[in-house]
Amino acid sequence: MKVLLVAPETKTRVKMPPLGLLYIAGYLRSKGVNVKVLDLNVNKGFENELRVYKPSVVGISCNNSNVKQALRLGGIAKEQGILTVAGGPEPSLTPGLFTSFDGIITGEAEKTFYDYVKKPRKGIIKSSLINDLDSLPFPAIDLVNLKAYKSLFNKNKPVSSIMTSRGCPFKCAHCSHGVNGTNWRPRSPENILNEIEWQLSLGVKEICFADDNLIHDNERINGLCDLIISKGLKFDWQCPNGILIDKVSKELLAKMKAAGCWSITLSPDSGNQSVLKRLRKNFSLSKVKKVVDWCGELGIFTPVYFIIGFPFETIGGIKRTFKFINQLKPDVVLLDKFKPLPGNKLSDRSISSRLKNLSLSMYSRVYLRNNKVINLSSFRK
Ligand code: B12
Ligand code: SF4
Repeated sequence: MKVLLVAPETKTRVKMPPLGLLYIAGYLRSKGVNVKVLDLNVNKGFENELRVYKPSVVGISCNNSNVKQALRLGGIAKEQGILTVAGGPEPSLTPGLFTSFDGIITGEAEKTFYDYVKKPRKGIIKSSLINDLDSLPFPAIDLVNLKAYKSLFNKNKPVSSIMTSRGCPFKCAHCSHGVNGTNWRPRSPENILNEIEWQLSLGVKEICFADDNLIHDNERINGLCDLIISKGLKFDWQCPNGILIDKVSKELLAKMKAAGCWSITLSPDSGNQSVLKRLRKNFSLSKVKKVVDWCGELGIFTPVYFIIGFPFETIGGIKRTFKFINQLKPDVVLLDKFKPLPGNKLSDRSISSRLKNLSLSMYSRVYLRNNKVINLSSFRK
């Protein structure tokens, strides 16, 4: 039995190892299944792989931005009589889009996919959330060419990623809780440290912490930093997905910095307190300003991420966000347009036509004079 796991091509500037597929690959490998991972964001040759490797099952990971590509790849494999399975965030939220696949597995699929490979069947198969994350084999990052990856900002190479917890208990209105759910499940500091040591032994020099909610438990992250420091592990790490602004303290930031963390992205998302309230965010704008200042004082590189064009937002509201941005001193401002996603509470509301043609570059030219701005939506055209 040979399994080929595929990440379809997506137009994004950031290219990181496909952690979900690598978790599944690690699990299958631990059970003795012959498995290969093909990431079409950094490699070509899907059809060649089908011809040469001759898999009996092809698993395709899919998110909101690569549905067309995933359906096309599934069609090609199916034409050759290969069993096709779709999984990942988009099939978990909208399985109905993927009925051309033999199997659709929703949720965290390490064990479910293995069961499927042993005993294939048609239709939608639901996985339950995995509670004991320490029991999972590490994601098989040795199956991809790590040198091919880059984060938005990197200090060192090769770069990889790590997920130290899954899920997030908060219910922000614009967030899609598709796969990992609202039940926050941590890995132990010791288990995380073992994976870091393994990654470093493979030549990794920088690690992106990919958690939704890395610092949910302050004691756990403190404990992990203590372990990294006491073991003398030298590597650069960063938190590109943001950390909880409500929970962060200057002491914690200092500890993270001492353990090698060089960059933390902050995601206030809006600079307008009434928008934050509607998004169900629990922090104040003054806390955001404080955290940006702390990072500056500690020498932590700090991109700050904002979204404009929420369905309920007015032009006046957007201007307020820009006014707030001008009061901050981050290293970079990341600007994005709101994009409704299946699974979030705002996806079914129509965006007013006034905001539809919103031009981020126009707004940033007019309003952001002193900040370095990266317009994220222009990467995806
Ligand atoms: C880290 C991350 C990134 C990183 C790394 C992505 C990568 N190469 O892995 C970067 C910054 C590059 C990124 C980019 C994007 N991301 Co992103 N990202 C995340 C984040 C925070 C964690 C993903 C992760 O590593 N999870 C850990 C692993 C273990 O979980 P997993 O990937 O979900 O995989 C499990 C299951 O989904 C399933 N599974 C996965 N693949 C497959 C395949 C098969 C066959 C099967 C059966 C099962 C299966 O089993 C896996 C193991 O349990 C999630 C939020 C989240 N918590 O899910 C958003 C998230 C996945 N991203 C999202 C989006 C929209 C994007 C972008 C499209 C954004 C954009 N417009 O540019 C791009 C697409 C990039 C790409 N190459 O496809 C959305 C997806 C929403 C949706 N409905 O599809 C999410 C859910 C964020 C959100 N809350 O809205 N992302
Ligand atoms: S936006 Fe962040 S804090 Fe809010 S629910 Fe989503 S993952 Fe949790």
